[in-house]
Amino acid sequence: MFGFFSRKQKNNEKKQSAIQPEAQSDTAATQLKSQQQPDSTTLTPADLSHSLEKTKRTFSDGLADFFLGKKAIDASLLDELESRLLRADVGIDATTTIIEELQSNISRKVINDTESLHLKLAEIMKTILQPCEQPLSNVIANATENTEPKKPFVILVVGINGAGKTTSIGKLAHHFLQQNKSVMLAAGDTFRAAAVEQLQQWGQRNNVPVISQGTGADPASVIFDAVQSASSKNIDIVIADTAGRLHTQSNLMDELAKIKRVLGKLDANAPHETLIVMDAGFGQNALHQVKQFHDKIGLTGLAVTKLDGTAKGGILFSIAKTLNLPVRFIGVGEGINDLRPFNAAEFVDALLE
Ligand SMILES: Nc1nc2c(ncn2[C@@H]2O[C@H](COP(=O)(O)OP(=O)(O)OP(=O)(O)O)[C@@H](O)[C@H]2O)c(=O)[nH]1
Ligand SMILES: [Mg+2]
Repeated sequence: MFGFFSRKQKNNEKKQSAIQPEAQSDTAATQLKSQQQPDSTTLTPADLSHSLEKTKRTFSDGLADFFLGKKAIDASLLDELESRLLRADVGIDATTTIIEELQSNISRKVINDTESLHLKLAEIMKTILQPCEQPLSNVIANATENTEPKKPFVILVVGINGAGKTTSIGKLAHHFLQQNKSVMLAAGDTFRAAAVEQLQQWGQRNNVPVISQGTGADPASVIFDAVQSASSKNIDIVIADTAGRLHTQSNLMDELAKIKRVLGKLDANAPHETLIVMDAGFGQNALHQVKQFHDKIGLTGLAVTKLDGTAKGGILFSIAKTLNLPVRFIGVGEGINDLRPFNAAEFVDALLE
């Protein structure tokens, strides 16, 4: 329990550097099904546990003796656990639920030793997170089942500057390719030439087409073009990048609303997923931003990134308690494989192992 794995050297980075030199044009898209089979490794539970090490440390420092059975199960122990949970950004609501449930189980003698406490803690934490586990793959399967003519499933990716949008799109493309889906990317961040180049690199790395126009082009027009092109080429999934923005920048928020409106002309259900990418390290501040985005443009899912670089991984519990939104994916590194569909049980087990 609460033990740490010695650092394992992942081989992801080596694979990442194998960027293919030739640019991919959208004319090659018709051959995508056969081309899109990039090599990859699957992250194991141990890899996840290792990625969450900073958050795990926040939980475990000072509690190790207890979990080794050297401490009594008493109020001071629960106080200690409570402060650890708060420090890891689990948030007041979820922390209160956890501590109250533990207390009640201790009084009823359901918890009478460290093992039963550990099991109950895991159970309570999983119950809190469970409602957030609504995999995007299920949504895609439902949306694309028996629809004629076939239309691409469109994912609009939004969020504040630097949250990890473009990187997550690169990882998402890889994720969907592994599920034998064909993918097209849309360079809707037209603010900076570098943003388009960054997405193009991910396109090359995944060997998928990237639709772009010049810097300063209308993002709605770029994304519209991409969806049209994807429709004509029978592509399964379009993932659209957008420039980072704050919810307070009303002109930029209007721009997102416009993108959604324009896409609706091609397919009343598009975008099928409006995915906000949120940096876990921003903690409670990020929650506020997500709420504002949701109020202004309507979100359908979250990708929580940079869980590998923060001690605030408990933010997932705050999300579960305060936002009524599915957590589709978690980002646990910069490599192409470092994005995982969110699984509540796996996440809690990785934190508590
Ligand atoms: N450690 C870690 N780094 C990440 C993760 N996701 C993204 N990053 C890094 O975060 C930085 C910003 O990522 P971008 O994908 O450029 O973020 P963005 O939201 O597209 O940024 P803007 O387009 O400028 O708004 C990059 O250095 C990424 O490699 C993650 O899960 N873990
Ligand atoms: Mg970006």
